[in-house]
Amino acid sequence: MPNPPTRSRVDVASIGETMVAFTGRDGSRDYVAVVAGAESNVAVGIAALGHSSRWVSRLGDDQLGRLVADEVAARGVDVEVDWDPIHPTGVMTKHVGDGATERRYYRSQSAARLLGPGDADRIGPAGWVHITGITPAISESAARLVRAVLARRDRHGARVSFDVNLRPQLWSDLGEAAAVTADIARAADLVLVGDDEARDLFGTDDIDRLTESLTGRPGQELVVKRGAAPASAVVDREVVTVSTLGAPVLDPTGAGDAFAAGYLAGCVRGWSPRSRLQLGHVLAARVIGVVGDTVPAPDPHELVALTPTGLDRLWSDRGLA
Ligand code: KDG
Repeated sequence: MPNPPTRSRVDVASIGETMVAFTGRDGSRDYVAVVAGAESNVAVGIAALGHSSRWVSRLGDDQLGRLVADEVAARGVDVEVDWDPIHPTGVMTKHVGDGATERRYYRSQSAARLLGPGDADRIGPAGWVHITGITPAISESAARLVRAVLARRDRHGARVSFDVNLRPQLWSDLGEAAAVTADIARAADLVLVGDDEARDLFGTDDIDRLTESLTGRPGQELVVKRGAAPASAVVDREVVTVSTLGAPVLDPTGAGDAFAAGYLAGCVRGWSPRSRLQLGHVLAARVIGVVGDTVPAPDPHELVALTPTGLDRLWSDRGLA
């Protein structure tokens, strides 16, 4: 058997499906093709903050697949793709309305559905491996991939972060989604969940009850996001809560992924939970101000200001807790 290629160590690697999303405003027939994938969005956010990241996936060997790979790579991410000559790159549509975004998937035959446990070996060495609850929902083999990532994390030398990312359209019933999600969460090192997802899956967004049901391993962290309301992290049994920046929303898509990237980058930097939450909020505020899923890269002078002191100054200047 040939030896697997040697890969450089990255700060954060992620694995999962990325599609092309044809995105338009409700009622308009003008669509923009944007790259849409929770896990690649996180890898892009990590790179935007100046850290190394890798995204691992399968794509159709087609024009849309090349669009995805080229755009993610152009954002500074090491792209590790297995090209499928038969199955196409997944597609979705997004109609952004004033209240909500309507999403529809055309991914049931996609190349990424064939992701499986063997793909865990393509991740290579990383400080963190980021996975989401979308992957176990796309196919049986992709669900086994998630379990393989958790089981083999020591081989990568990595901690695993898990964003619940509930996509009800992908599950046949929410009870199954809750059971699978809880299982993965208990095995992960960092769990990120939205309060709406927590209510839908576990019937509560109470942080103590979520800590009890989703965590328990030593060193495990839980982050609960609450949209525009303050987010909380539970680290070593201590709850830290930080307000959002209250930014204007053009398209909310990608906010959770950008937040996860900021929080993870804070972990990579060894920052306090408060600073990690702040960096998550800064990235989320940037992505909701643009149409598209990926966070616009901060300018070099903005990057320099993203320090724990700079972030505390920003929060106190705006009178935020
Ligand atoms: O996470 C924001 C979007 O990029 C994401 O919804 C697309 O990965 C996606 C999915 O499966 O919905």
